[in-house]
Amino acid sequence: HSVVITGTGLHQPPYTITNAELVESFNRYVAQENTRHADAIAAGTRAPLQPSSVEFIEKASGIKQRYVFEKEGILDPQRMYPRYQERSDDQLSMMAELAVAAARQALQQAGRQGVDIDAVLCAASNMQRAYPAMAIEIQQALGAGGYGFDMNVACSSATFAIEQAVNAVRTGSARCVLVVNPEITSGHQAWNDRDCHFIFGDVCTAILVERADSATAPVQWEVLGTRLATQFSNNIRNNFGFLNRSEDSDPQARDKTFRQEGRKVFKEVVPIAAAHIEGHLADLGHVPAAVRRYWLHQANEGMNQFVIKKLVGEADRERAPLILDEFANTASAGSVIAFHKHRDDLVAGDIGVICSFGAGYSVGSVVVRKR
Ligand code: CO8
Repeated sequence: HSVVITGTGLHQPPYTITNAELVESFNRYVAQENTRHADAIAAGTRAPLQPSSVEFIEKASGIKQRYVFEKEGILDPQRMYPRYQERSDDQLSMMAELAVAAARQALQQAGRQGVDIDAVLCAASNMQRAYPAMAIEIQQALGAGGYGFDMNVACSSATFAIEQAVNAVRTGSARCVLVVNPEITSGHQAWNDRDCHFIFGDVCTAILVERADSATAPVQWEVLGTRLATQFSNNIRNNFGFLNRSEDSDPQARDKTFRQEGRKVFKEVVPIAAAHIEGHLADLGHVPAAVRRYWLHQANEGMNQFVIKKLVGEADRERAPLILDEFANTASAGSVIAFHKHRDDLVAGDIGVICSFGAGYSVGSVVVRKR
């Protein structure tokens, strides 16, 4: 069966943290820690923490602000992480709630209802719990049939899930698949680490994938092909996990949350991503210059400029729109936000590429054509 994307949704958190607010709170934390350890610092047995700066953040990343689901806890120098209320088992869990909100928008765009869905894939960099799968809770909340499962390929979770959705529809095992990407990055971002405290933002996206012959959406994007690739690297790592307890290691410890060698990631991933896209397009009979839009992973402005330069010879904001200035890095949701917000001006026949790259390393590309 031919496969189309018929709708997308974007659930945006209610709070914004600007770089100025973030840096102000971080620098208060630094001053507080340095005072607390003043003796050790004076004795030379401990290095003082260094302050962050708005200028550095904007220049190094292109990020100007981020959205978060809770703000006070993050900006409290005594805490430096969000404050979420634990929910009972009979309440809808947080990730499911976000996913349902984004999914409803995608359904509305596609002219569908929950009951039309027959598979739900919840794909994100972190899952709130091990089981029951978030996707099954979301399936129930939407009144969907079929099946659901969770998957995690860090920043490439969305594109990898789209390939699973496309294959399920193509082979006939499902007619309509919902992919959701609830990325609550604030839950485990190291807000007290200068090297990465500015990187991430919260969001949830949704994508609906259907059989072309029964889709009724006013606007449809035919999936011409998907391609996934992975290559092991320790340069982006999160060691938080269920064995922490048995290993007698502290799940709160700095090395158990997100950390990366940003420079290495930048240098190594740019060529991998550009070659991946070029190879995928070539196999589909297209050249990069003929692609009207690239909805790229949103981790770093410079990185996207390099990728697009390699592909079409010049950095082109119109051809590869940026959303990370407003949203920061939203892990797997970034390229989906770009697709959600920057596609209305394309005309029938135009080709675009949704492409993610990140931890793993992982790269996923989805080539679409407007119908
Ligand atoms: N303020 C002031 N100075 C700073 C700060 C700061 N906040 N941070 C670092 N510095 C200093 C450093 O100490 C360093 O000083 P020195 O030169 O004296 O050593 C100097 O500034 C330069 O530091 P860097 O080399 O680290 O700076 P870069 O120019 O490389 O910029 C970036 C850092 C922005 C991180 C950049 O390297 C980057 O964006 N790289 C790409 C990273 C990337 O794409 N990663 C993908 C990550 S996401 C993913 O795949 C999985 C996500 C899973 C979700 C997780 C949810 C939490």
